[in-house]
Amino acid sequence: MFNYTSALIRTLSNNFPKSICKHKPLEPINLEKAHQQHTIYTDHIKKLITNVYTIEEDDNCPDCVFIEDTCVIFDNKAVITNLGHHLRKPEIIKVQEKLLELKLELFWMKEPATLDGGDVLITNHEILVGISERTNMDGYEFLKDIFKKVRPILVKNGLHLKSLISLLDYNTIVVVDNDDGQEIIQQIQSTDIGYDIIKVPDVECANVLRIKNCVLIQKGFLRSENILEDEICDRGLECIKVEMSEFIKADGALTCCNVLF
Ligand code: CIR
Repeated sequence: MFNYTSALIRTLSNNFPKSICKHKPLEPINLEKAHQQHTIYTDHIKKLITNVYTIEEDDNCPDCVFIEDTCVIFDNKAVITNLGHHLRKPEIIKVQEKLLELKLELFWMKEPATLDGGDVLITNHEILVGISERTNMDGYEFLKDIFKKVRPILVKNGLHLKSLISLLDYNTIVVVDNDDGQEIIQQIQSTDIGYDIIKVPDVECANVLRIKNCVLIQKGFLRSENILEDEICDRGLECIKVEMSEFIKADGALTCCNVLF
């Protein structure tokens, strides 16, 4: 399931420093540094994925680099989301143009359903959908009608489900080691699937990006890096550390700057 052949990425808006932030960062977003970090990140993606489609930025959409939220692609079907934050809704315009070109089967989510792709975790067994401040039950039902094996998970704190958890291996979920993470894991483990769980102390590191036999993790959080590095090496995978400090300031994580399929 990690052998993706294609990826969508989106270049940075010149207005990225005006992106939506849950909490105002101590230091403002540095656009130049964000460009450098994004270039390194996308270079890794380009090395790992054969077809990388780059969608041009839109300066009216400061958050457009977080393309993960605009669509969910699985099984040759693409759902174009109705993003949960009103300022982000126009981001789908250029994304849908690209998806039309790619000839995937498209589905458009409409009001009252809302959903951000950051709330969607596709595992080997099922699709978990965070019910969060951005994704509602109608958004979940919409995905369920299309993809079938879909399960809702309530996200009380945190922007998205994948702000708190991510998938490292077919059956292994990385989670932040705090009450919010614990609450999510209790819900996830309430069926007989039985995922393996890796806990990390830093919420920034709960979101890892697995592509083929590589796992990208956040650089700059030593305790979590050590835990993840050991787990990744034990599985015979390659660990790639990337610094995304400017994206963290805007509540972004590693999975959020691409869509893999
Ligand atoms: C937002 O608040 O929507 C953006 N500043 C961050 C979105 C991050 N998306 C993601 O992790 N999937």
